Order: sequence, then structure tokens, then C-alpha cells
Amino acid sequence: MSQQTVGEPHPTATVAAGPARRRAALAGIASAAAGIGVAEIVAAVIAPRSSSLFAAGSLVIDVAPPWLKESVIALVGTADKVVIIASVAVLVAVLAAAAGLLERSRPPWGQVLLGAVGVVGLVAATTRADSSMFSAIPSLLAIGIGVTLLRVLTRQSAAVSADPNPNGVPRRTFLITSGLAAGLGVLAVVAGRVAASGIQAVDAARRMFTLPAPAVAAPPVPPGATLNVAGITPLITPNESFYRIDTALIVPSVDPANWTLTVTGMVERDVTITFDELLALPLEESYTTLACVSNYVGGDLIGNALWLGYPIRKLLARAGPKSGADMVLSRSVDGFTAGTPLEALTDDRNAILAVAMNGSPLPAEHGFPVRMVVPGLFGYVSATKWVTELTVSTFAQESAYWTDRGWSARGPVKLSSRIDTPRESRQVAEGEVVVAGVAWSQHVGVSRVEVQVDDGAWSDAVLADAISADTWRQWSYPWNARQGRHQLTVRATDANGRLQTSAYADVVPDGATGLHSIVVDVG
Ligand SMILES: Nc1nc2c(c(=O)[nH]1)N[C@H]1C(S)=C(S)[C@@H](COP(=O)(O)O)O[C@H]1N2
Ligand SMILES: [Mo]
Repeated sequence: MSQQTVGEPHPTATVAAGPARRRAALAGIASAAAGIGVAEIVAAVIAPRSSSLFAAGSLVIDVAPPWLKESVIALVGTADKVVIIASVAVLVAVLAAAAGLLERSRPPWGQVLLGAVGVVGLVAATTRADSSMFSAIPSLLAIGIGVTLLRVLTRQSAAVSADPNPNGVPRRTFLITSGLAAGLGVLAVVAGRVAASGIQAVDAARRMFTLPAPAVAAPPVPPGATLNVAGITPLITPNESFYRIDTALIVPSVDPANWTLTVTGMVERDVTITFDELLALPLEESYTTLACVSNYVGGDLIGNALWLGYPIRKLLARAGPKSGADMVLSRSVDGFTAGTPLEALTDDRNAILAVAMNGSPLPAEHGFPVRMVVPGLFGYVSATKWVTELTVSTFAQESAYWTDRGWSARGPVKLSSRIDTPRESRQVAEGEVVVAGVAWSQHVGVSRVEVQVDDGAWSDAVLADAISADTWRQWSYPWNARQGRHQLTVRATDANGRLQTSAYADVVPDGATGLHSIVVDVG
């Protein structure tokens, strides 16, 4: 800034201490507003649930003592959220003004204070139960922009103080920059909120919706299905740790009030159902282990859940598939498609339109409000999330999303087994070591698991009870570990007596094969 002078302060500078302080406070508030504004827009686009402002609000809700929460609710009723967000905004504004004043008198402590306020938002956004790897980005941007702008505006404000003309160019520059930053920041917060409101409506709908009781409950899990071994994969995968694979950059927001599913194509009559109609049907519960075709040997793109849904075969029966059809192309709101053999959807397996996962409405990431779950097939040919259309067709006529990208049209799950404990390259103590893991061959079942130490003979592992043929089975093997480096390998046999192949195959085009081996150091 050419107007900035060093040396004798102009006499008006001391007289104008009040305006200078006001400018400093404005600089702080404008910097915070611009930072938060940009963060809200970015949050709305990449991670709508990670708005740092709202995460900070949630943090306040989480840490506030119950009596305070209750009195706020008693005082303002359902406006409680608005009050909380407004309180957070006021608090941030006060701290930002203080940061401005501090930056004027003791730089760079104003930047430090503003950064610290941002870090609270960052912590709030990244420690939420539904936070993802994207959750940190909006807050980091807010901190970067806020702190940089504070430095710029403080410099401009200093130029105003040093300018002999009280209404000169530096003053105008400062007012325009800070006014624009503050105004655009607030506008951006509003725009970000409007953009994210659809998602919030869906989140609210998800929370509001009470699951109907199953007409057919899943048989109780046999007590012998769980082995008590430290480090083994839990028999049922919690929703939070269930693997997630999809092509959706932004998780689709489907309002169940507007959701419909249409069965069309080679059918006697098109059938359309709404979400309420679906929920009113007799829903059935079943455990199914879902696996991804991209799961390499020993990988973790597999999970087992209790699903609640309506048998697809019953809905297809209403539409009446025409003869000659051999595939159902399911389509999601985001354009993803999967081609499932008609037979897998009409035989007696638990192929369902699922509305719940482990007793909760489907998480948004796992297909809320409705997804398909089909035992025995990889997810890419069967497990369409946010599903809205089933077109009865043929493999000759239609091809699905991944088929067009080099993957096989048909994707039955392959017999596989995995060592969960001990971990690869881990050091273990000499003596008895319990080797354990899971094995699966959905819709066929697993009948045997064997373990091999180094080049020794294959020995039977203890096989836990099965929930059903559609789920994985835990296994364990007590190993008398001797000093040194050892290789452990596992293999399974399915319920038809077929042994898991040791031949290596890549995941493309229809799933990996080979045996899972790990190396451990005993000593
Ligand atoms: N709409 C939609 N559904 C989808 C996908 C997708 O990309 N979009 N991916 C499929 C794949 S490849 C798999 S393995 C499963 C994964 O389901 P999950 O994310 O609930 O574990 O969803 C399937 N359903
Ligand atoms: Mo997948």
C-alpha cells in the first residue's frame, strides 16, 4: 500500500483510537465471516453433514449440561436449534472481534486466536459419528482464509491510521474489502445452508422414521456362531464400520416422501410403490454378508448385517415377468445400474428391498431409504443403493454400470477365507497363539476351514456355527508357535465339498481368488 508511512504517527491517529479499534473489530468479524462462508459452501458441496458451524452447534449440544438443554428447550421450544446456532454465531463474532483487536495491538496473537476458534470448529466437524475424510476440509479452509484475511485487513487498517486524510483511499479500500468479506461471507453461509437443506430434510426424515416390526423375524443367532477370540472380525458388522463402495461423490439425498420404485420392462404390468406402501407390506429380516468384487484376498470390503426388507420376488410376481427375461436392471437415483440374474431375484433366497440395517433405517451412505440386498452375488451386480427402478430385461439387451467398464456381467460371490488375527508381520510370543478369522461362500455355505503353518500339513480349524449359508463363518485354530518367522495360510471348503482354489486371480473381471497368507515373527 503506497499510502502506508513509517515513522511519526499522524496526530489524528491518537485521536482516532476509537475508530481504529472499531476497524480492528470489523477486520476480525469480516475475516471470520469470509472464512466460515467459504467453508459452508464447500461443506454443502463435499460433505453436507460436516459444516463446521453446525458441527460446533452439535458439539455445544453434546457438551452442554442437561439442565441447560432442558431450559433452552423449555424457553424456545422447537426453535432450540436456531437459538444454539445463533449463540454459536454470536460467540464466534465476539471472539473474531477480539482477534481483530488483538491483531492490532499484539500481532500475530489475533491470528492465533482466530485460528484457535477455527480449530474448535475443526475438532467438532471431525469428531462427529458421521464424519468422513472430507470433514476437515471446510474448517481448514475457514482457518486459512480467516487468518490470511485478518492479516491483510489489519495492514489496511494500519494504512488508514497513517493516512493524513480521514476519508482517503486507504479508508475506502479498508471499508470495501472488509464490507465485501463480511457481506459475501454471510451470503455464502446462507447459500451453503440452503444448498444443504435438502440433505438436512432427509437426515431429519431418517431420524423421524420408526421401523415397522418384521412380519418374519430372523431366527436367533446361535450362541456358537461367535468365537471368543481377541482380534477376530465381529460376526455382525456395526453400521459405522461397514465398508462403503459407490460411485457417488455426494451421497444422494432421497426424501422418502417422494421416493417410489417402479417395476417395468418385460412385465405384464408396470408396478409402482411408494415408501409408505413398502413399509405397510410384511417385511422380513435376514442376515446377509455383502461383499465387493474389488475385495482382494485378505481384504476388508465385506461386512455382515441384519437387513429388514420386502422380498423382491413378491414384487416381481405382482408385475409378472414375461418369458425370455433373464435379468433385472436396477437403477439408482444417481444413475448407477446393476444387472442381476432374474433367477436370483425369484428363487427362494432372501433377495430383498431393504429399508433397515442392523435395526436402524439405512444410513444415507448405505442407500437410504431403500436398497437391494441379494445373498450370493457381489454388490456391483445386485446391491443397488438408493434404488428407484427395476427393469426386467435380458443380459443380451441391457448392460449395467460396471459391465460397461470391463467387469463381468455376472458376479457370483467366490468362496474365500481370511486370517484376522494375528495381524500380518506382527510379533507374537512363543506358545499357544489363537489364529482366527472368517470364511464365506454366500448362499452355498462353508463346511470346513483349514490352516497350514509354513509348508506343513493342512489342519482343521474349529468352525463356529453358521447363522445361515448366506453369512460368513468365524473359525479359529490353536497354534503352538515356535520361535522364528512363520507363514500361516488358510483355505476353506464350501458346503458342496469344493475346495477354495489356490490359483491367483486379480479382482478384475469377476473377483479375486487365491489363498490368504500372513507372516508372523515368533519370539
Ligand atoms: N447406487 C449405487 N449402488 C451401489 C453402488 C454404487 O456405486 N451406486 N455400488 C455397489 C457396490 S460395487 C457394492 S460392493 C455395494 C456396497 O454397498 P455398501 O456401500 O453399503 O457396503 O453397493 C453397490 N450398490
Ligand atoms: Mo463393489
